Amino acid sequence: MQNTNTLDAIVIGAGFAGMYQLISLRDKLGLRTRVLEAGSGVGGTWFWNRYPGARCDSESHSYMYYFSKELVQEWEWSERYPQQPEILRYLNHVADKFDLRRDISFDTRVTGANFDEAKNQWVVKTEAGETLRAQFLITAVGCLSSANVPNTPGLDRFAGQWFHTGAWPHEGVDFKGKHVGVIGTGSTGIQAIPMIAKEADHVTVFQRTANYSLPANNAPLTEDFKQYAKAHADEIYEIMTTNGNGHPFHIEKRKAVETPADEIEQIYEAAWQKGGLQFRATFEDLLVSNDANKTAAEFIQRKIRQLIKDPVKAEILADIDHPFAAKRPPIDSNYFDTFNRDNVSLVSLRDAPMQEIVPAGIKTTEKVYPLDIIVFATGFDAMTGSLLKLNIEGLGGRKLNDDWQAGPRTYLGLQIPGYPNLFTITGPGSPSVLCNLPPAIEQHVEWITDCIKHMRTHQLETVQTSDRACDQWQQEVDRAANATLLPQVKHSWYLGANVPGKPRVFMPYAGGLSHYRSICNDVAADGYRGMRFS
Ligand code: NA7
Repeated sequence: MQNTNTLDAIVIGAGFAGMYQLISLRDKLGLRTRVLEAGSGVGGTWFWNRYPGARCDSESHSYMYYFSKELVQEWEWSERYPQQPEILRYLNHVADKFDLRRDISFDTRVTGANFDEAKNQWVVKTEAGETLRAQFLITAVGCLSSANVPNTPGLDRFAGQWFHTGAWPHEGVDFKGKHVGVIGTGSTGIQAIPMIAKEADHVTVFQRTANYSLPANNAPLTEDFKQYAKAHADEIYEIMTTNGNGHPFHIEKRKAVETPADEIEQIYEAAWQKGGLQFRATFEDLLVSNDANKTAAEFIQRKIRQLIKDPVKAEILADIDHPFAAKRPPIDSNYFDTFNRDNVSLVSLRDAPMQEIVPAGIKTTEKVYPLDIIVFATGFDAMTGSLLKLNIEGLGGRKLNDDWQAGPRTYLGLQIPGYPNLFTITGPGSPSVLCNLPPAIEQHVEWITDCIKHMRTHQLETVQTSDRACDQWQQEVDRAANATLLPQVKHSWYLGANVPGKPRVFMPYAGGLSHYRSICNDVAADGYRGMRFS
């Protein structure tokens, strides 16, 4: 028998975004709110991505909520970059502290959502056959949640085990004595490969595109730093929200193209030793000038060649075909050094493409690599994949999957024309994946909450954006992307290129978080310009 529940708001997803949205709507506005979560616990990305070495590339003191001063003061991170189990502990702590679980339905996958125009309500259906109704629907499904397992012929006949890193078994995987193949050398593969190599008998890395990686220089946090981060929380938050990337550091106001070569070298060397994504912030022109970028690219390629003892492997790893940081730059712990181990080999899929998976392992155009386990570190159907899986239908039964056939179209990454009262946290067209995500999420949640509060105060039932506002915003998204080197990389997931058949549209907003925040604030101050209420 079907169950019908009527609420004020339904939130899909119980990661960083969904949890804060619940706190905001339920506790600040007093709305009857329910969160629907496919997993059996909170955490989103950090619930699913449990592969060995899973760690955040943002520094721990910036990878947290800042909306509650008490929470900032009471939580203590142990390392410079938090590991997945620690982030999951943090999010569980938040769920306990704010008593969130009572309003979250776990193990509840949304299979459809359509807008009932007669009642101005979203009707949300779940896999279990439940139907819920609410005035507002807010997606908090994450940007990197829909696993991309390449459609490789023969996978169903593989005699061993295979796993995607984004849906890792909770009980872990036993690599002891095993021959393991890892496909993919993005942030995930780069984190997982060193850990798997320590345990497995042999690891074969299948690399399609060589990648830059920077040393994380991870370490336990000192007591001094922990105290500093708490004492200066306001200042840190101010930095995170007034720069382009949401990280707790500013981009240096100097240009590589105007700096003498020996000085550039010293600056890069210091940043390399310090470790982390701050390397990207050494010069302000790294992502806008090919000449500037080349100085960083060459420095890192030189480092890679120095780190790898085998010249054949070194060449395959350093043969990078795109500008530095134009794809998401990974940071690592001993990634390159791992290729100096006797039990790690490297296959360049550029030289010998993968043909099929056979029962014994992976077959390239050159040979068959016998394997017991295949790990797909092949990324995600980023930014739109999880949204489109929700089967959302708006006014007149229009389908989001049809409307976005040529690529996502949003207003500010927050609203979609034809879908009233639907808000998309970190949706395509917002800075999202180009930033440290927690401050980007907090800004979206607070903006959405203010908009709903405005509607409640003025007894407004629906809000929707227009095609015109959306087209104008899309032009701004394109302008911002084209002002950088990012769209030059034709095989980047920012452009959807990693998923066959996906339209090639640059999805995140590259104009910077602080600029984006001020645009959103202006829109709200201007009576929610580009949005129509009824
Ligand atoms: P990414 O960054 O999308 O990396 C995926 C990797 O898998 C990358 O090296 C891809 O090569 C490779 N890949 C994808 N499909 C294939 C096929 N069919 N054959 C061979 N190799 C393939 O995903 P991650 O999980 O590493 O990181 C995602 C984000 O999570 C990251 O940016 C952080 O924000 C956290 P390609 O470069 O496409 O040639």
